[in-house]
Amino acid sequence: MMDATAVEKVFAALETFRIELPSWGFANTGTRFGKFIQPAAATTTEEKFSDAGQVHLLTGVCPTVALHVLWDCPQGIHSTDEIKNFASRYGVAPGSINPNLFQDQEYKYGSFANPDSSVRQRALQHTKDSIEIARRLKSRDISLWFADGSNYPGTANIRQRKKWFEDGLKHSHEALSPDQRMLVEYKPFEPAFYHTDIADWGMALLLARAAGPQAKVLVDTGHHYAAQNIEQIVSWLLSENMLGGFHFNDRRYADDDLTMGSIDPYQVFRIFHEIRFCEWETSKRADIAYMVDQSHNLKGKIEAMIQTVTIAQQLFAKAALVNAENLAAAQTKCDLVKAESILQDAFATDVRPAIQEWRDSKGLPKDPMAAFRQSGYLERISKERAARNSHNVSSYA
Ligand code: LRH
Ligand code: MN
Repeated sequence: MMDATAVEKVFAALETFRIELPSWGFANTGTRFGKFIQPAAATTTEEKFSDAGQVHLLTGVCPTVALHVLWDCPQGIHSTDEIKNFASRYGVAPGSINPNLFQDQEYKYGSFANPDSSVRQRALQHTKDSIEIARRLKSRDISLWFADGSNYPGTANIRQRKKWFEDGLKHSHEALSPDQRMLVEYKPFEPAFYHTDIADWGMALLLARAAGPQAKVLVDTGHHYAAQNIEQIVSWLLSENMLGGFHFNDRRYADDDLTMGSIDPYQVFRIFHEIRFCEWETSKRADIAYMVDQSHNLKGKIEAMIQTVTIAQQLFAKAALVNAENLAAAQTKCDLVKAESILQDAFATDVRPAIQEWRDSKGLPKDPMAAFRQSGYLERISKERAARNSHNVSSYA
């Protein structure tokens, strides 16, 4: 049973914690081996807002939905009025704006780093259009991920491509409004399998810093080699004041995009701990965008999102139970066992009853998953969307 102080710490943590959902997490996505069509899956931008709105209604902590320009803004900047209507109708605001610089045929040999200057120009223009969409939707963050890279040794001038990225990101930064940020996401491989131009945190940090003061680094938890210490990367980015946000998901092998905390919840706890320990030490709230980036091929997409949000709350609340003073003292005295057990005790604490109390105090359902299953929402949208989803192709080739 948690004592009153601990319950207060959980309540205070939940008051501040917000996490952004990805529109594409509600759509029929798959792997290169095909996709299993779900009749209830969202296809239109409106349906993605409706589903995200449902998760926010049930949890109260995901007020924004990330948009992917090519998938959610079919008319580009002319889609913004319609999107504003969806936002007010379904009670979730547009969040980070993701340009798509990997899908079009022109990007076969890259986007910002394509040897063909007209393709680089095209990629920059799409990024500027995405920044304008963000401005019109009052979205603060432009979230940039690049598939750019190569598949075979000797086929790319890596230094030259780095220069092209510096140019492209600098010109993108110039197009930002003073209140906007651009987040540079790194990824070690896939779809490129020899080199990826922005492959790790160091490359993303150097490019973001060179671009300008409103550029930060985005950490997608799935974009690391298995043995990498992600919370150390997070600590360095915090120390450099270059941590802009996260794409949370989980994985056993590579960029598996599985449900957050489903494989290694202690990993996420260690990340949240480093952030809160830094906030305690600096008595300054870190300006971080917590976001989800997952694709659910087998689980029900809305249920997987509710699982994600509730596990995120649990792990964030557990990290809030770490007594930073005692930990700092144990670290200084090199009392290894004491220091480690302070984290393990917090992680082992069952915070679910306190979280249910907090939800109750907010007029939110104590158990969002049960509330969702009793809501009839899934049955309703399955009927409405089944016909259209039945035409959805499932094969890769
Ligand atoms: C790339 C990535 C990126 C998104 C995409 C959907 O792997 O993590 O953040 O644009 O997934
Ligand atoms: Mn991502």
